[in-house]
Amino acid sequence: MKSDWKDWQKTRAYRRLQELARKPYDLTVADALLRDGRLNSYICRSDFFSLFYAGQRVDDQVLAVLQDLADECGLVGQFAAMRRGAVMNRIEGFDSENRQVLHTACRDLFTDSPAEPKAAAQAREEIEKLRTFLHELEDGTIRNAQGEDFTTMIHIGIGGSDLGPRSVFEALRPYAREGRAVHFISNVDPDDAAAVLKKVDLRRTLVNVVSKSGTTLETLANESLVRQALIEAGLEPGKQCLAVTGKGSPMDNPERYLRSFHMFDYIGGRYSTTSMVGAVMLGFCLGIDQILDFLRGAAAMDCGAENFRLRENLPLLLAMLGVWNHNFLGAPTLAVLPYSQALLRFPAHLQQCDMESNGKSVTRYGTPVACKTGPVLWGEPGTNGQHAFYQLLHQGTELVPVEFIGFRKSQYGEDLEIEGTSSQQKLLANLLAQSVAMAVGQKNPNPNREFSGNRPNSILLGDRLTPASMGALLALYEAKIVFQGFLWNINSFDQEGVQLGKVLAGRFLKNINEQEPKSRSLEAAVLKAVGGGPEGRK
Ligand code: G6Q
Repeated sequence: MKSDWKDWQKTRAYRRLQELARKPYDLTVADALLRDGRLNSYICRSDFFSLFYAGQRVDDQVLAVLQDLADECGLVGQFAAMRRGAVMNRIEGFDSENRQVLHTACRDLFTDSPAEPKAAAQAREEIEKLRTFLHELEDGTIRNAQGEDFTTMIHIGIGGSDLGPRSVFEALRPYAREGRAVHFISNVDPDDAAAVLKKVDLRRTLVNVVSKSGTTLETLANESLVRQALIEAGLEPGKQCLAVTGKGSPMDNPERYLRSFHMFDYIGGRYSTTSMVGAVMLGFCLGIDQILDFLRGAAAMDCGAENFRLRENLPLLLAMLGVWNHNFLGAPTLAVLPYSQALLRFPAHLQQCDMESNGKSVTRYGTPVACKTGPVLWGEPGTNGQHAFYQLLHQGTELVPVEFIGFRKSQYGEDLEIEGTSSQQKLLANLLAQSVAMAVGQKNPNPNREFSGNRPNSILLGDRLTPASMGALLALYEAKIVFQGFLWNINSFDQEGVQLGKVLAGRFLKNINEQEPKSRSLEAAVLKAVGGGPEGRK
């Protein structure tokens, strides 16, 4: 692989983009959005979404050089190699995870020739286990001690074992089966678990414990807490708890669980939503057919990401527009603003997926990077955000590029026309108005009412948020993040910063434990951990 990794800042395209960035396309001049059929030609269409990017500060020339850059750095080739099992999670010459990156195999199930047959076979095996389990819940083979159906699931997990699955669950609530409810516990804050335990009928509840490593403190603590609650209710945890974990992890002990499902070391936590990490909970809630649709949507996006033509490859285009804004126009953050209440938690998932993947300062050779890597990513659904932080987006001194997400149709289809427009139309009108206002700005003799414009944004528009389009959306952002990581030449698949947190928490707890029970103090544990205590720093 190493020979494919080119220093992007040494390419001709990079230098050319630096020149072009001195005078980027001006969106504020008359008819800037309409010129040369821009509104119609700056659209990238894929199976589930179209990206409208006339509101970006690019022209044909910039797009052509972004294409050159992607070509020179072999981005699509690297993506294809990743899907086919190349060991891409590594730092050359240093101790690192040294793994393949095959989350895409979880959805490479709908073809006779998957990109990496071994991983796809493992994914298929897990899906079949899930199908059987869901069927047994359905036909009454699996019931509680009183012979009743399980109606509720508590999903316990944190980070990658929570954020993606939870955001997809929120997004697909309207597709939930009658009589099935899901609750989440992630934080080690005992109130998180207590609030959930108060809501559920434990007798009819399955507890889905999700941890790739099987060692995460928060998840194990919450599992113990819930197991204890089951015991106190006179129930047997082994008959109600499920495990989703890495093969061979300390949690991989089928005797303790009603059923165990697996994910594999080549699937990173934040990329694991389409593995059993998300599928068990989603399967319980939505049923197997919807899960397969969800995976189908993701698979279609993965295939589309292998198109070499930038303007036809949605994730690659989104990635390169992001690079243009971040590295050449100097925008330090990125706002992802879904005009869809169902995508409420999606920015939180992206926050992890993007910032944990690309918040890196060394290259894949272990040398310091010489460019900005991942931006700070944040977001909230519109129109709510309009009544809050959009002030800064329109008139602040910080340049914040925006990725809007919207859908032509609502999920429930329940709507009312008031004064000639439905709520869905009002929602979309707001999205479009914001996009145009950010791009073109507004002149006003009153400086306080002047809007500078030239605030780059694009609109990702889908028909309706369904299991399949949600799968595509998830895979779109995964691929976008991966493409940017390839370009910046960083390893988007490890997470030493998160590991540090796990080690530090363990060290603090050990320090507290080592104190005499009567004189335990947090201050003493802090002092010891930072090297000020009697034993100094370890
Ligand atoms: C994701 C990260 C991290 C991880 C959690 C939970 O890529 O590694 O967010 O998912 O720390 O880890 P476990 O699934 O091992 O409990």
